Amino acid sequence: MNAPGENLRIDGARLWDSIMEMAKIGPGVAGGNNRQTLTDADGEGRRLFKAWCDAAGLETGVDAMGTMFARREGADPEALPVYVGSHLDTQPTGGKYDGVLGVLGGLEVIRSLNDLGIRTRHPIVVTNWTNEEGTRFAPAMLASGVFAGVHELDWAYGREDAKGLKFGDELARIGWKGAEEVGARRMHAFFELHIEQGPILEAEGVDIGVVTHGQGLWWLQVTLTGKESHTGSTPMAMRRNAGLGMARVTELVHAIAMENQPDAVGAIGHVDVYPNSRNVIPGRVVFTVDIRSPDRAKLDGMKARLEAEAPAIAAGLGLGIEIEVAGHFDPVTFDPGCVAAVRAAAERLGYSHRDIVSGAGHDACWINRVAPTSMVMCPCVDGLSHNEAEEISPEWAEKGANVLFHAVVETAGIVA
Ligand code: HGY
Ligand code: MN
Ligand code: MN
Repeated sequence: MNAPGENLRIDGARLWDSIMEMAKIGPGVAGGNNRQTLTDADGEGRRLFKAWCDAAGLETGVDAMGTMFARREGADPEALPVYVGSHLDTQPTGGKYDGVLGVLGGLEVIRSLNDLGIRTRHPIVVTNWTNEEGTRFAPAMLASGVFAGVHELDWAYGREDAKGLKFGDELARIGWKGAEEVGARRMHAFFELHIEQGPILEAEGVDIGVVTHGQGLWWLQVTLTGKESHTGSTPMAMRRNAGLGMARVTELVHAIAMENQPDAVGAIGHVDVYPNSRNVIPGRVVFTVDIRSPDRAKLDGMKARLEAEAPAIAAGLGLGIEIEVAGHFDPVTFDPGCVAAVRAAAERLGYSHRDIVSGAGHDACWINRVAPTSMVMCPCVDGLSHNEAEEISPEWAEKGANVLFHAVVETAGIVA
């Protein structure tokens, strides 16, 4: 494989301008973004990305999950394309860079190839995966999961948001329900550039994370059923307080994660309390437990403990309990060849780098099942993400995109 020229660099200012332009769509309330999947804002962001792809001379296809694929031809049209990309949907308190850096970093690689007049042997395809976040429609990485054969299309279409709206209906409503069969595309390789969303790279003063693994995850949706009653006149001994049950399960989740340090995490981020009235004891609480570890045995052990001990908490408070899996993927080992391409790119460019395990889930975690895959990470300020104050420096973005550029071009092969 011929390594790209030493002098190949992306245009960092153009990348940064594009990120700032995308950030204007679906603004949050504190400087970040709220561009949740399949909202009108998501539709607007897709149209902007499509316009940029058109301007770069790319042919854009859309599959039945709404995932966008913008293709730059290669010298050998029969060669499987090298895919690059991430997601444009955000959390409700999202930052400007989570996912966006990977999609627009991929577009910048193509813009730079166009500027330099470089032809690659393999075609290159920039991808915007639908619903990576899983915040409006669980689970996370839904479209890449269907693409990898983990979820059925009809099951995905039936996923409902908090208002009971269905994924398939919302996808059609915003006009991005494509005709392409999901997963029909074959990939030579897939690379994803992403912010670390954790504190390691910045704390160590390292510019590039060479992602070798991703930790696994369980999302367990728990429903506790008690009895609504008056917060003033109901004697304590007569209460069936679902809110108290949730508090104790929250403590249990934290305790289990702390007992599995240093490489386990656990929290509850989604909670629906019914009837959520100041003077009514909660009769029903629905919440999602998020537990993760890079160690599969630990991860499954944490799940087993929760499934054993949460019912005991419920029984002690006279509550009914249901536990259902709302999301799951095993720890991921990325392709050694693609990981080596990322590491060689960082070394060739003279950037500080270190191997790292991804704490967050990414579309790459599912695509790794169907194509050789790896990720490039850049630092983020204070390791903060899923917060509107998420921040990176233009230099970090540029260096990450340069590593992506070299890894992708080396894998795609330069013809002329
Ligand atoms: O949940 C995750 O790890 C990803 O940010 N969707
Ligand atoms: Mn992300
Ligand atoms: Mn995210």
